[in-house]
Amino acid sequence: MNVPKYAQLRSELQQLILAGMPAHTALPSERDLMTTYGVSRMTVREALTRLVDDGLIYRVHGAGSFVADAAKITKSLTLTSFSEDIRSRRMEPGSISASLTRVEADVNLASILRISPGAAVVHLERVRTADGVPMCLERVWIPGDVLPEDFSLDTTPSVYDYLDSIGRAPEIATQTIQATVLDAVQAALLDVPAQSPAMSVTRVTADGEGREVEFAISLYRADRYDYRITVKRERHR
Ligand code: 16G
Repeated sequence: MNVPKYAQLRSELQQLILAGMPAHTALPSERDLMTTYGVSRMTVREALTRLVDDGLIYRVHGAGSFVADAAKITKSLTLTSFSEDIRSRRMEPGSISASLTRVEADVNLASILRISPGAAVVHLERVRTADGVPMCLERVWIPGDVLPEDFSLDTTPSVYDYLDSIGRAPEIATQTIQATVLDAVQAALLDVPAQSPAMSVTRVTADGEGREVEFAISLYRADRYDYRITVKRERHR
């Protein structure tokens, strides 16, 4: 099979970066990459976009592309799962102390998930790890009719993979990101000192038909995560 040109360039640049380019080093300009690798601007841009998605580089408008800080996971506006975030950085996602309980939705949860109060909900609590290192505390509530009775995190470690497989793939989410500090219990689970800073990300996720599939609260170590968001000025006439 023919490997597309952008994929070849992506893998060459990937090797170069992983071979030891320090964080925040500038990559050659688009023009230099075109000349060095004998490819079009479109190919260069496609390769760079993929490297941004991989979390290996970041772009600064007008200044170019730079090597990302490998110790940090930079989230973008794409809807991704924890497993995808970690795998794209060539680490192995995992969970420790995972628990699954079936509860009844209280009024608040019912209104978030747009189900009846008292309806069955599956509650998952996990410490998410990357190569065994705790990164995030995750609490997720999923409408009971989405997950079958025999659903188990042991056999299905990625909730989003499971939702994909049953045709309820997460498509769009509303997120709120807040700064917070970790209490003693949370800090111990994440293996950092108590009162360490964290980012609390609340997500309400819907499938392609606009039906809610989860309400999730993820607590990320602030030293390991950041969010990059492109904002655009609105011109009022
Ligand atoms: C991420 C999501 C969370 C989702 C989980 C699924 C954010 C802010 N949160 O933690 O909503 O439930 O991934 O991950 O990204 P999984 O497919 O690996 O189980």
